[in-house]
Amino acid sequence: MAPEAPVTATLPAPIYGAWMMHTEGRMPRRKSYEAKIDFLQILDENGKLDARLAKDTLTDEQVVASYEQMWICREYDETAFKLQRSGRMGTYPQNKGQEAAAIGSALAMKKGADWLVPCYRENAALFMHGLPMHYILLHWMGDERGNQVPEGVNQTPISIPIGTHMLHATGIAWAMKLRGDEDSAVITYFGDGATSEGDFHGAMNFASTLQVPCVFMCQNNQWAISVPRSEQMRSPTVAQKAIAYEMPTIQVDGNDIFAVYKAVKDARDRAVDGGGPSFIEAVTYRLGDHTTADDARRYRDQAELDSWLEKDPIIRIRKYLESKDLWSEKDQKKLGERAKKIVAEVVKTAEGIEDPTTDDIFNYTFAGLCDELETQRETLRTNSLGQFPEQAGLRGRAERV
Ligand SMILES: Cc1ncc(C[n+]2csc(CCOP(=O)(O)OP(=O)(O)O)c2C)c(N)n1
Ligand SMILES: [Mg+2]
Repeated sequence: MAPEAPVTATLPAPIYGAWMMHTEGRMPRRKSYEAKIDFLQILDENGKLDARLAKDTLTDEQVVASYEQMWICREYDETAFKLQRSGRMGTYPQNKGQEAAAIGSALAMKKGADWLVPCYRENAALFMHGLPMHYILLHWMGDERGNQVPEGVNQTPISIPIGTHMLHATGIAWAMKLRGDEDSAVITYFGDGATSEGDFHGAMNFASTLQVPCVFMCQNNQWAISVPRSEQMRSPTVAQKAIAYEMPTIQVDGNDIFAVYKAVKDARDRAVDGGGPSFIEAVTYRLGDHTTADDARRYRDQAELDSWLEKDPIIRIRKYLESKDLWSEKDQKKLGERAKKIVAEVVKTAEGIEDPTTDDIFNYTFAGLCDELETQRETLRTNSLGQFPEQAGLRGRAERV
């Protein structure tokens, strides 16, 4: 039987050449597959817009509102950092520098219809789709109530295990397809490092094979804790990993809100039209440490950080707005004050909530408790930590387990 596809792959010269050494003159030279990765930028580093590419993307009003959101989220991020440093909160991963990727993508998804399946570095997207801002602080304060996403807000709790949530995203999108939902899709966020996980490949393979409405949104911030992208993978782009799953894939300037919006909007449109999943690599940079438990100065060059500080998405969008007379010093002053007030209020709400009980450890993870977990909960209530269960009359139960 004739093969369905020709047999020679188009590979970069060194890889292709290795094969040709053995096959030249004997094997048919046909292409079995050819691919390229596009890179999309619409707003450049100096705040200059390509008006042709920007057509049908964001209105002036949306850009102003996005800038305000980015600013408020940066204020939130810096405040969260200080809360940790002053002992009022646990570990926190700063989102600093990735605000355009979060907001541009969230704007392109449909609030109330779509589902967001996040990692931990896209707070702005979650807020935009209705998560009360104090929830993220509660999470990092170790309060399980921060993970109890309110009814009607279509998002899963932030995922600290790297990669596991992408499987959930594929599953949710598959459910949408099986139910025949007509105008909904899923977006899942993850980092460059996450694409080395088996769960990533499982999620991508199922999503592609089942053609589910899912947008895979990789925030390539160049680092996975202290591992640079170049040591994390050999491929020059992350986007090309999607080619193995026959997904439409693109690399975008992740600090350019227009490019991110356009790529995600196209991917969502395709998903709801039955075109299956897509992959987007947003090229961005982690301007902060990995988390507050990290000190990136130990492994990262200051010069590299400095070069990315110049590409800060907030500075870029402000330059653009000022060039179009859509933003003034006065607007900035007002926004600065508003952001401080909003964030102070959020901190007050998070810190003002009554202390959680030990029961909360069990309250938000399982629909029901099995015997063993119930025993653990009861034991914790006695404060005996299980060493002396007879103190609380739990001997019978403990023996049963
Ligand atoms: C399954 C799993 N393995 C390891 C870790 C420890 N860990 C936390 S963050 C991280 C790096 C993730 O890098 P990346 O996916 O690029 O996301 P970023 O933090 O850069 O946003 C690792 C290895 C984890 N949380 N979960
Ligand atoms: Mg990363």
